[in-house]
Amino acid sequence: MISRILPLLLLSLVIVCGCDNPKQQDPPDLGRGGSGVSAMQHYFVTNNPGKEVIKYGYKDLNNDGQEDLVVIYRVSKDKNMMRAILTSMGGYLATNEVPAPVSNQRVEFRDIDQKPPMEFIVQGMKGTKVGYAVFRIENGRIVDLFGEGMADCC
Ligand SMILES: [Ca+2]
Repeated sequence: MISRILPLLLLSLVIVCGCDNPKQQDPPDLGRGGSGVSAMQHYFVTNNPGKEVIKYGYKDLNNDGQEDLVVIYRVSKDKNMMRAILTSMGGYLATNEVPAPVSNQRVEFRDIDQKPPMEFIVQGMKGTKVGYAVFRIENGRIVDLFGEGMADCC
């Protein structure tokens, strides 16, 4: 129960304090708190009931000028998944989900190939195993471009 309330509680705190740091922070990352972001978070929580959010990240991932949301969330004790919530024609669109690291997750947005849309790098651990992967949104789906060790850390 607490795990379901906590993200909403933290979101409320961010809105109240007006923090506007767009950088990644330690989990849970609720740095931005703009109206579009909170609506995307609400969309995710509503459509993924009972899933504990571990980390949020915000960036325009489909090159439409509007920020999108990346969410890493727990599906079981040692299994995490990630999906993105994209702005789409005035509403929101959830992407496919892909495995995400179990602990020490970091999401970094970087334009690797110097052309839109933005790529994002996810790294983390499972026990002592470290892995990372580079993703991009293509046609509303998260595509795994390349990586290393993800099978051991996800
Ligand atoms: Ca976008």
